[in-house]
Amino acid sequence: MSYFQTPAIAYEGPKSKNPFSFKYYNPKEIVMGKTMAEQCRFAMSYWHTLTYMGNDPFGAATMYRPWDQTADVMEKAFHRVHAAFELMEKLQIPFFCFHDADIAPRAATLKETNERLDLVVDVMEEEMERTGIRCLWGTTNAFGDDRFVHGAGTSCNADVFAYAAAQIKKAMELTRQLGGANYVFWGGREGYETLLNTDTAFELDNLARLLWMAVDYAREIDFRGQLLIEPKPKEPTKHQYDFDAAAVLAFLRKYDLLEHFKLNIEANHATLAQHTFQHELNLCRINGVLGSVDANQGDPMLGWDTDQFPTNLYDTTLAMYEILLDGGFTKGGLNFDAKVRRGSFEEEDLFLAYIAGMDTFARGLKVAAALLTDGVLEDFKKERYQSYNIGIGRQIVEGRVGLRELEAYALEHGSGKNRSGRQEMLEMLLNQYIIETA
Ligand code: XUL
Ligand code: CO
Repeated sequence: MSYFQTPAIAYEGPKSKNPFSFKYYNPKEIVMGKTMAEQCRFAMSYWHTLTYMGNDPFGAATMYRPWDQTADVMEKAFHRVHAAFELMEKLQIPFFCFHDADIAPRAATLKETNERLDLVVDVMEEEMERTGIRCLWGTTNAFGDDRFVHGAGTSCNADVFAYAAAQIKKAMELTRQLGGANYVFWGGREGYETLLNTDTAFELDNLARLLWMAVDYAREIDFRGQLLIEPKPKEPTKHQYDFDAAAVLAFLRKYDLLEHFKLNIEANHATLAQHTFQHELNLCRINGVLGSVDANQGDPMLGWDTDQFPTNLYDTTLAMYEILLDGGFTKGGLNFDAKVRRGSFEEEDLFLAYIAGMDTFARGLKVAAALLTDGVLEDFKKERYQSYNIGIGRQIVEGRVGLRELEAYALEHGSGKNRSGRQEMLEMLLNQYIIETA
């Protein structure tokens, strides 16, 4: 059975006028020593692609998917698996990401829910075997159900903490069974609505306790993937503890978890925290925790998580720039945590959206590689800090002077001469590379 009329998508090059083709994503093309497919490691998000129906707070579903046309919830789950793999095959997407709740409907009890998950995961394994498509990461949804009203690991209710732990255990087992390269923790309800009723110190200690349990269990079941935390500043809670990369790093350091976790950086979460996507990736890179990426974009006019498919070349270029500077992905990848707009309700729109996202990142990769190869920004930066290679600068870096020596130096030399930061020139060069890179 086929769920999509759209045929398989191929690379046709930048001159093609066929919207159902890749203009820039040429999976076999070598960029900086690896194929584009290896550099990008694109992944489909199961939730936005298979289960999102276009509902918003003001209106009902607009997307009536062919795989949803059955009342039997398990039958629907199996249809979704087959539809997912057909879509990924046709779009040449080599990975997928999933929450437990995306793949199998919750049942009345945890036991039954877990049995349902096992049934669906078996079918996913068969499809993975058939297609060679792999799992980038799995996670649990410990935020959607009403039991998580006050949080999961940070809930004031110890029974809910236990329930969340049980969900994590199962989701880690499933991710391991599917050979997932990563396991993600996004603390959907780990935050607060008001400090009037919240013991933040206790909640954060508990969150750390839960993550330590996960580290121990990963070791116990020999899960070799990366454990990732995905920062987000707000929504659904007013304040999420994992606000941004800096907050997560501070948390990991405080609880001695730094060697066990890396970060999954999402573009729209970065901008909600008033940072650029590049800023968050940069902070991860310089701290050695750049794990994986949720590739999407927000709307600069809107203050919520719109999860749009990424089409902004500046953002994808500068994101790939940081990723390449970090040496490229090892276990991470680019997961399209993105959904089509409510008005883009036809099946074809899913294809067009993924093509747009993949092409925008492929182009960003090429431009970033050209910028790096030509040393455009790195040479400029090197030159900018060259006063630290000689004389007093060198002595500062080597730790050979203190305040007393520097005072003596300043009394004698003053503060020297500053040079322009050349921001506009660099922005112009970036434009030129985006337009001209072959
Ligand atoms: C929510 C979000 C999640 C995580 C996984 O904003 O990004 O989908 O990526 O739970
Ligand atoms: Co995400």
